[in-house]
Amino acid sequence: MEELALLAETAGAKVVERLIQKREALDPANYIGKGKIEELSALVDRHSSEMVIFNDELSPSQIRNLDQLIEAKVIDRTNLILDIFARRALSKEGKLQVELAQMQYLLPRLIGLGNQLSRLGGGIGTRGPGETQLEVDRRVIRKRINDLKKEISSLRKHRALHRQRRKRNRQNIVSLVGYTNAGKSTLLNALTGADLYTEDKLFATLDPTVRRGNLNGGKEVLFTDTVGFIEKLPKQLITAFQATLEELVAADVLLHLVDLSHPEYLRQIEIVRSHLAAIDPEYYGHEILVFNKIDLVDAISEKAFLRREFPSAAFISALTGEGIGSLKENITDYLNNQRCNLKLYLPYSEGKLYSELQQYGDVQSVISRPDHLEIIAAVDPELAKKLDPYIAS
Ligand SMILES: Nc1nc2c(ncn2[C@@H]2O[C@H](COP(=O)(O)OP(=O)(O)OP(=O)(O)O)[C@@H](O)[C@H]2O)c(=O)[nH]1
Ligand SMILES: [Mg+2]
Repeated sequence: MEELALLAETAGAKVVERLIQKREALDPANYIGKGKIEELSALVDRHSSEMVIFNDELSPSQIRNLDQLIEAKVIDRTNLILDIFARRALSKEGKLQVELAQMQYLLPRLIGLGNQLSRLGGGIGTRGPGETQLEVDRRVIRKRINDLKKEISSLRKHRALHRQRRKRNRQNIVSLVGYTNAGKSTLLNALTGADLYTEDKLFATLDPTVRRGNLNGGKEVLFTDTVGFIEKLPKQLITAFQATLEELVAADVLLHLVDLSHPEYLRQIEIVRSHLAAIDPEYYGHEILVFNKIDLVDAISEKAFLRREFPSAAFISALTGEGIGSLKENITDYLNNQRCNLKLYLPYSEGKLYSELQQYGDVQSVISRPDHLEIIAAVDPELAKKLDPYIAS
């Protein structure tokens, strides 16, 4: 509820009351019970509230029923988060992705919205024979969803070219992930000297950003910052941002940033991990846990507990810079351990493996011998397994 209040304020609302109901099960028709609705109506009346926000995604019929029972606009957590995303999206791709999510939220909730939507399609004159207004509205929205998907995927093709170029340059990618407001953008600024927008509000960042930075010893890597996670992140947003999120998880290492000053930080770790696992079941292997905002917590016993529970975690303050040097060492160690250097005698018949090696490995030299290629390359453990029969040393 605390978080819902923050979300509401981020969206520009002023919170006047909070109401909680304990029930064995949700009311299927109205989400909350009859008595609670009366209590809620009285509160709405007393404050002349304009809006009631539910901390969950309501079914289309629940919204409709509640809308009739309560003298205020009824919205749910999903709708609120979509609204915040719509305000915050700046890039073309981000805006299209948010609109796609909004349309997907809207489609099953069209009943009862009356004539509002027909304007999208021009209203009179666009209706096919025998179609009702509702069918027209649905058709307009479905078409918009298809158009949005097409537009997003054509933008992505363009981006894919940039990615290939990066692979060829053999640059490691380090992605910052974490709960919203954990300090990802602040850390990106500290690591790269960038000047990204940071704010003590939820979802300050939506659009992915990539910046060059140096590790200790001068090795150059690419750091990426993107949208944060939250509990009950709307599934429509996950679908719309799927490609962006997959790209995020596909980095060489994820820095999982945790706001140590947040009372629920342990739960937030679990929430972020479950989102990441849903995007890519294999992500666990490549995460460095980073406890941030240590300047705010004076908890020596807490730190002892954390060092025991999370022995390889880093402790930093992105704001003061404390611990950033040793975080860079963590990253360097991690990347060095991840790839192994191999000398290979690869038969000419292994064309497919060779192209895989060129695409994903770090090929240092190739010499053509009479019956094989002599290759020196650094590869990840997975590729090393495949190449095992051809390892010379
Ligand atoms: N005291 C303190 N504040 C920090 C630290 N790191 C970040 N902050 C503050 O925390 C707030 C959120 O930081 P951001 O960098 O915007 O967080 P984010 O993870 O990018 O958040 P979203 O983009 O909204 O998901 C800002 O007000 C920062 O100044 C830190 O180490 N110490
Ligand atoms: Mg940010």
